[in-house]
Amino acid sequence: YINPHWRAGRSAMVHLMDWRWPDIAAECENFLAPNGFAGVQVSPANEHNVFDDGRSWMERYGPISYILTTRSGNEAAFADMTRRCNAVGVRIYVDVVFNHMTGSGDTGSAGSRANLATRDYPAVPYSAEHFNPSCNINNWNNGWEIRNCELLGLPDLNQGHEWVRSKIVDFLNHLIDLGVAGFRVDAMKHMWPGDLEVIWGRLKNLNTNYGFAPNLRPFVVGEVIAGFSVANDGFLASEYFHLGTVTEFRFSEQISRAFSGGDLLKWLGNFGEGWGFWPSQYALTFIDNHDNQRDGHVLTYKNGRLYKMATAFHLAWPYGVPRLMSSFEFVQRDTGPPRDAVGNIVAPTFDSNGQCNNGWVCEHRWPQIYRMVQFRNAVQGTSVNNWWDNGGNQIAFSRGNRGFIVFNGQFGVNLSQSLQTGLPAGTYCDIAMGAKVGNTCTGASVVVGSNGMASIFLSASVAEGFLAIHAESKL
Ligand code: LM2
Ligand code: CA
Repeated sequence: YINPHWRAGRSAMVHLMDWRWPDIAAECENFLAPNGFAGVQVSPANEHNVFDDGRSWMERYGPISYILTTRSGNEAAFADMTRRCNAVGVRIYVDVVFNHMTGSGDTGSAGSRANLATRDYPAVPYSAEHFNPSCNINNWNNGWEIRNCELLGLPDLNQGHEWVRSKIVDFLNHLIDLGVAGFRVDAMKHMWPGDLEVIWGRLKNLNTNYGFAPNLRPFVVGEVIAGFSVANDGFLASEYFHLGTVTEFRFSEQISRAFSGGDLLKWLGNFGEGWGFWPSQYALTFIDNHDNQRDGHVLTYKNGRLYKMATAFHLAWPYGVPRLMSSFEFVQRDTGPPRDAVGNIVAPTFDSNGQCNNGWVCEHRWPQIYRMVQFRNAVQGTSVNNWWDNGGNQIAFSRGNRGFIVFNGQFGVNLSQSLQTGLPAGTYCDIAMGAKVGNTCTGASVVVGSNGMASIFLSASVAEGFLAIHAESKL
């Protein structure tokens, strides 16, 4: 459950939050595959409650049934997306919500109804006997409460009940039949590992009709918010490692803190396990996700330059399975995705530079970000060498003999240094401020000598705060 089944040569996924299935299909073909992206996490695909007011993104975390009709499209559109994305080697991972059912709206995106008072969800069907007795999670250090009581007051399904298990298995197997490569499991820490083991054991192998080799198990990333203080979580994230990867929230928090000036960048030299994070193969890494980008204490698209620097480090650094966030603009926590007058989500539109311009942010289309995806692809399988720092916020390292990156996080101080790049001699295009186009660099270039050394200049005022070169950006 920890293998994302990426096509050879690819190495990063992006969460296209709340995008419609036809728009994701087009993005796979027009942008993601040509630029080397490996996969997409898509928003929940099953029927959810429809809010009367504002059409917040949150409505998709309140399930009404496992019918595949949502604000993003219906089952036919979903199937068309998985077919088209897989055809160009981009994998689809679905956000699946089965810890709970909706506790507020009673009308679903496929037209089904629920009776919240009696806990009847006839389109599954679930009724009162399928839920845990109602209780609040009062003590977040208590593993029993975390699993058996109600997250945010949402009616808590009992995954120990055979009927509930069979409905979840059918739902996930239906998605596997439709060509997904795996799942993002919502609220994983709120379900017992033993129950999930039984469910996982009944899942099919990935569908070979979509280009998967025989006998492959779905990739899993479990939403497990833990580890800030291991003793106080009431459970151990390691209880879930045999079920897939888990979200490493400390990566998100600590990388944001470092690039915001809360830590010297020189300490990043052993970022990952060296900081007490989960073993690399079980860690799903991100700068921000759709929840914590709204909480104000991690870097997001709103931070522009610092966000690009942190993302460049994320993608250059060999720890975990990387997931990029692709957002829509929001002012309030509950702001919904770009929509028309009747609440239907609208397709992204692009300006002449390929940047989204109608409320979608599309961080994954920012040149510094998608070119760093290409950097990660180019350096796959190499390790970190030639670490250099100035004792403060200027750092550099190479990835084998395939890539080299420098960060200047020292405000107001130029970086001017002769550095070992680890690369073969030649002229390389910097991909932070430009690219290699034909036989020229549209931005800066770096000349690497026969001994691997290069003189690097990164002024304090330089737009992007980093410089990166790799084997594919060589002239
Ligand atoms: C998650 N991961 O484990 C999701 O990443 C997160 O976005 C979900 O919460 C959460 N678990 C449940 O799936 C979001 C949002 C909540 C919202 C829920 C359900 O962050 O604020 O809950 O979706 O829409 C809110 C209220 C809650 C209320 C619910 C329904 O906080 O009290 O439930 O709306 O109106 C009665
Ligand atoms: Ca639960």
